[in-house]
Amino acid sequence: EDGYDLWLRYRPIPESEAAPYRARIAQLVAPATTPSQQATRDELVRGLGGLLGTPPPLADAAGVEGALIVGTPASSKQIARLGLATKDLGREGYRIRSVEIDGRDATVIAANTDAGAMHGAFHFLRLLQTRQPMASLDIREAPRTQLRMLNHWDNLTRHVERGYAGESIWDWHKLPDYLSPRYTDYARANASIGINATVLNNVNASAQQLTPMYIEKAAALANVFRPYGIRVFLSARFSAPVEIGGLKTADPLDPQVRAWWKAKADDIYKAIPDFGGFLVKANSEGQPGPQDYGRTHADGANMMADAVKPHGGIVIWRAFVYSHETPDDRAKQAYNEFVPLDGKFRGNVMVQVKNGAIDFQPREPFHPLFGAMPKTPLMMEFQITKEYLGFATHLAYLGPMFEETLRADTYARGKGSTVAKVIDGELHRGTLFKSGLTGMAGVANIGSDRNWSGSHFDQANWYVFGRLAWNPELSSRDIAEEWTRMTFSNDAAVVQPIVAMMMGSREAVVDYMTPLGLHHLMGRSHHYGPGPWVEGGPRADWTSVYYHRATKDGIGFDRTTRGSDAVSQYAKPVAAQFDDPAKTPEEFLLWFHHLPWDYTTKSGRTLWDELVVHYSRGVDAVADMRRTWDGLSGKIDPERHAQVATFLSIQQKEAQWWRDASIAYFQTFSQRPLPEGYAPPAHPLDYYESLEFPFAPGNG
Ligand code: BDP
Repeated sequence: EDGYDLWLRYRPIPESEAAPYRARIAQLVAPATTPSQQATRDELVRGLGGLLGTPPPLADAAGVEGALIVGTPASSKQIARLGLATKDLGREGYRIRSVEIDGRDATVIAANTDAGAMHGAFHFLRLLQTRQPMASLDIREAPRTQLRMLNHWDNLTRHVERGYAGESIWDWHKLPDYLSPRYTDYARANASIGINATVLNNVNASAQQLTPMYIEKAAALANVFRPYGIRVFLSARFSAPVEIGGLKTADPLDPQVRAWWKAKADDIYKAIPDFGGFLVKANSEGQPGPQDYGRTHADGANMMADAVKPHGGIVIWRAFVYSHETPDDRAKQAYNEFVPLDGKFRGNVMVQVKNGAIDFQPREPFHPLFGAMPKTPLMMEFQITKEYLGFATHLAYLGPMFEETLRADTYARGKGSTVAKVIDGELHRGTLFKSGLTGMAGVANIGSDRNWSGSHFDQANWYVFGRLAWNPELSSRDIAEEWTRMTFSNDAAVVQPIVAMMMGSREAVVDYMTPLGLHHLMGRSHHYGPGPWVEGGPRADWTSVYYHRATKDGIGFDRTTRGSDAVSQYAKPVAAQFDDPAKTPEEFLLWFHHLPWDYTTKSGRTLWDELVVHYSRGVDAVADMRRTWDGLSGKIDPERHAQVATFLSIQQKEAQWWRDASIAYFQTFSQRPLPEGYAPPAHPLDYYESLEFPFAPGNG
């Protein structure tokens, strides 16, 4: 096994457990009059065939004991008669139910649309894959967000920015003629977890993507994805009218520019009738944008929104911005720029906000924009690829990280105003925020590697993203278990240790990289390995010293009312908590506070000692993961077991490197000994500082 099959392996259910499933799936009724229905039927045949040994016989209508019927009231009279496809299931929901038809037991997967039926079919297969009972099913599911989207940071050169899984899966050179089977498998995998949208290209976009040649290539991909209910979006470069349109300006208020985008949208919709719209990174990290012409983000977004509006398209405008001048505190910038624009965006604009205010760190407090723009649909942006969490070789299951942000309480409308409720629209539905658009985006970790994500466990991050986008209130532990059962084994002796390992893995990374609220200490620009000493260069906020502010007196970024006052961007109860070191959750301590080295932490230890303890604990946790994994040898197929084992050994080496380099560096400020029993770094500081990695992957 090389991991290509992802969580859709469909390996046979052991004979001893198969009988009840065979009895309930004695016949398959799955009409196939549309490409989407055909894809659903194919998946059921493939999946049930794999799981049960042979696929059930196909029939036009349920006629035996134990039939499985999938479809919509339009595709099946029997489903229409049962009346299960109710309005509340919406466009993508489904019902799975044990029923009686003509006095015989049957199972029905009913939906209003083909897409809903497909989601239901994948759910049904998951029940078998995870060995759930089949006898009296009554499942009702509808997605809590409308857009569940991957953002590929893929360039037309096939280089993937922050990609650690090989090249881009989009083989632009061979498109539109050659359609790799991988594109279909990509669509299957996404559909299986409810992902229904994909942005094909990098937010640092090339204008070429919008030329006729590349629109045609994108259209070919859209054709592959359509039966799976997945719509294509493109990242648009704001200056495209100048670069490929021959105009002198890209000023969003210029009539020629507006006409250019309208014509461009018309062309795209001719090729891709269900095109989703544009994702835009503007006036950030050197990207062009409306501010180049003295206009606002709203001016820019609205101009493009007007262009796609007649076709039902939307514009997703990113709030990850920073200005030319280094601000006193970069964490404050997006809020400062976007809150005044609340209510100024067109109804078909969404603002996409990263989970935290800096940049996809191993841990960040939730972004203060959540809850602060009640008139604007905010789309969550998580990073699935592990730019700041050790790339593909470090095992870090991101479920707990996503969950932590989604469950954080913004207090925007009193207690219980979680980020999840901002994202799914519940918090402001029917009041201020009118368009009803909701969504969640994840920066993809997918590439040309056989195992798709660069490592077997990184597949879990793709998986958990999709599941949480469907329902932001699911538990990351339950999802880890589901994934483990489908990906590795249903044996409790495998499931339990793997889930435990996954659940602790992200915290281990936080501990050995950036404990107690430290952040942005990775190697310059490639972000590989520790670089707490990074200083100088073009922008202060691209250095580590800007963020940790270590001196002989202490460490941490003072974002309190006495410091940069970033805390005041949060609702009052949250701000009050973060303003006081004694009330700040310790995991965010140095995010919000600059504290003396001998500050007493909750454990009773000094801050310095506590840091060392966390760094060391992180390394120990990786050693534990290795032991756990070694103990699973023989219970997991050898190819995957061996690769994970090797990656864990890399992780342990690098966790040690992180710990030692960080301690060696910070000790020059703390000037304190290590607590008793903690080993000193293996090398002097200058050794760590001298390491160079010019060709670290994913850079640029
Ligand atoms: C940062 C990445 C950079 C991205 C940027 C973004 O380092 O490569 O272009 O985010 O989100 O995390 O636009």
